[in-house]
Amino acid sequence: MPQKILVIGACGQIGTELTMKLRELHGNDQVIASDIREGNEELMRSGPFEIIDAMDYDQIENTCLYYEVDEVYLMAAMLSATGEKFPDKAWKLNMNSLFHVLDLAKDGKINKVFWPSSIAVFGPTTPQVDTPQHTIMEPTTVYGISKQTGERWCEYYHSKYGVDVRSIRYPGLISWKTLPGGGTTDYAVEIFHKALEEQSYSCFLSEDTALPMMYMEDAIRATVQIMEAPGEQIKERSSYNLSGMSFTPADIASEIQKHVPEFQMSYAPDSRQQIADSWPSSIDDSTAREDWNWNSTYDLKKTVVEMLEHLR
Ligand code: AKB
Repeated sequence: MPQKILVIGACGQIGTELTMKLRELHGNDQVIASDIREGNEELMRSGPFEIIDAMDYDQIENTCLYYEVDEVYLMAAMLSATGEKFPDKAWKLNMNSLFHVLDLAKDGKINKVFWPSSIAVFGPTTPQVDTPQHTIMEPTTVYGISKQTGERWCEYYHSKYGVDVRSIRYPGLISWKTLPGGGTTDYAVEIFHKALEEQSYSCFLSEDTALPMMYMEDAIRATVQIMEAPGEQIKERSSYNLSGMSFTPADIASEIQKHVPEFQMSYAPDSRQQIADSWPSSIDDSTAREDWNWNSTYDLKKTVVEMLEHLR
């Protein structure tokens, strides 16, 4: 029997491309997209779609039972910058949704869970360069605290109840199909739209703020790869460090200027600067490379070429 997959938060930045990739791999009818509101037309048209509030256990359970779902990808979350504006809501959304899905797996109603973590689990006391898999984690944002707590619960549900949950600490993700929303790394997507539409961009981070980033194609490949890997290869049941590239706003601006020479960058750091300053500048992902053969393929140069090509 081919497996049935439910993606919660399918209309978001990762969810849109992940759902389309899963439909390509498993068949359109096998992958149920869901979100709190409708999204991308291609996504809505190409297979089943359900309105689901990720905080509503009954809605998730009913959908899983109705479609006989095997795997759930829980992509709904409130990100770092918005989370600081609505700490209460961020905590509730990010934690309740995770418990709903982990409990469904614990009760044998689904077999496998993917849950995204983030570089936001790290904080100012974490070694900033080549941050190791296991290190000090003292996050200072609500989003980061929810992701770190979520990681502990994933490991707990795996060791106590045998739940097959798998997770990646995504860096900032760069994509052209769907815009990110409410994150600290969002500038690295906005910059392309502004460069092409207005030939200028005022960046909300300072020019020398290096952050770990990844092109969406690599992120989707990693997600599919970790979910397809044999269970015994997944030794980290909290979450895996994942690295693509690291750059500063000045680095990406000068790479874009090679293709859009009239592009002007200026800097007006806001409250997101403090969040960025608390995060690593680069990540050591050797554990993911060793355990399930992860390898990134996009550097900054290649990412800029692809982004401009698709958005032009
Ligand atoms: C954010 O900036 O909040 C996210 C993330 C790094 O998890 N993109």
